Amino acid sequence: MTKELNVGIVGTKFMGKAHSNAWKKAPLFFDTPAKPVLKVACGRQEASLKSFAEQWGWQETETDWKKLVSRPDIDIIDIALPQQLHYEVALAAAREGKHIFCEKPLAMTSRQAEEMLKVCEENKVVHYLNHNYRRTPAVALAKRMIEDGKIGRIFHWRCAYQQDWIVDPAFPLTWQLRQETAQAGPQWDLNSHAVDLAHFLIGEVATVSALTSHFITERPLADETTSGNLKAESSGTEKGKVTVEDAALMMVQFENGAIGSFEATRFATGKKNGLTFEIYGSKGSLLFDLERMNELKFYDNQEADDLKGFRTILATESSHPYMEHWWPAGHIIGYEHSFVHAVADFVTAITEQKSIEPNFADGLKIIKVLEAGLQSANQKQQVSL
Ligand code: SOE
Repeated sequence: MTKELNVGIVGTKFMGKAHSNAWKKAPLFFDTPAKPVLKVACGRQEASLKSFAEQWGWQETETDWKKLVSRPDIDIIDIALPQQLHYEVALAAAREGKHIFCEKPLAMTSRQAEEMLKVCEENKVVHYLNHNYRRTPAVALAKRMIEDGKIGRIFHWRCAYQQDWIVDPAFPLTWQLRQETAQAGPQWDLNSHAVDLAHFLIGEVATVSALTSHFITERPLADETTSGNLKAESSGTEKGKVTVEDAALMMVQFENGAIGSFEATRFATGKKNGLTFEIYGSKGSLLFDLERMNELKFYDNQEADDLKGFRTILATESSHPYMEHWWPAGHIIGYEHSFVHAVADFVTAITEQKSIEPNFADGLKIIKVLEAGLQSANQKQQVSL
């Protein structure tokens, strides 16, 4: 009889859907040592919560997350909420001995992140932070190639995370655009992913120099009941101040001597979810573009001169990370699959009583880099970590 792990999810919008899909698909495609059960879905709005639970197959619903985290029959708490709410839910869940699958960015501040990590360690729960792009096969392949020395000593990291969903000044003042509910704008939402990838692929950050920009400073107030999937309706004509940055640029020195640049913006008109990175090394280079997420471009500087050039690896062979669990070579996968990979690895970590990465310790390191970036931008000087 396969062991079952009862899951309670808090959050029923974009990430609630992506996570629900992953909880359902992981045991179907991966031989996970335990089967996640979609037990309870938790959200504030009763009507939409019920239809979410029915659509995704959650057995029960709950509007009070505190009751959910204290249920003895719940093994895992999935935090699919905006970052403002992560701290309180994670502390309560850890204190109840629940394993935690938490959306990024981990927290609003490094102080919150430190306490979340401490309480999880004290209660010996598995804690996972869903920087899902690490588990995109082409990115995991890049990691393997770097570890195998295929690109040698790394000189440069260049990463851009570009979106354009708020270029329209009529887009309302949703929670992502207010400091009290988001802490920051793309510096938290997008550069958190970029810094996680840099930690994963390059190493620790030593210094940060940054600047931020505010392109649109006030917007119509939002009707938050309509917000989700990066869309929302305004609540009328009254306006409010945008209190987070619209774009953030960082330049960093890594502890291993490499240097890096990060561009996070919601004003790259035409880029919808444009995450790209470039890594340049002594023996070769790697280029990734999320909009072509099954591909990894590789320049092998050890090739014969007449054969040198960037070539495209289609990361869909069974030998590529995670791909043996999906389709034959060339049958590509999508955005949602990295979430399935994360759930499969998380469930395995719980069953084998091991840790998983990235976790809250990784999340704390990320928040410290993001805070250093905001400090550098405010003080107009380089900040050391
Ligand atoms: C909005 O920028 C967002 O939903 C991010 O919060 C996610 O982490 C990213 O995967 C897609 O875009």
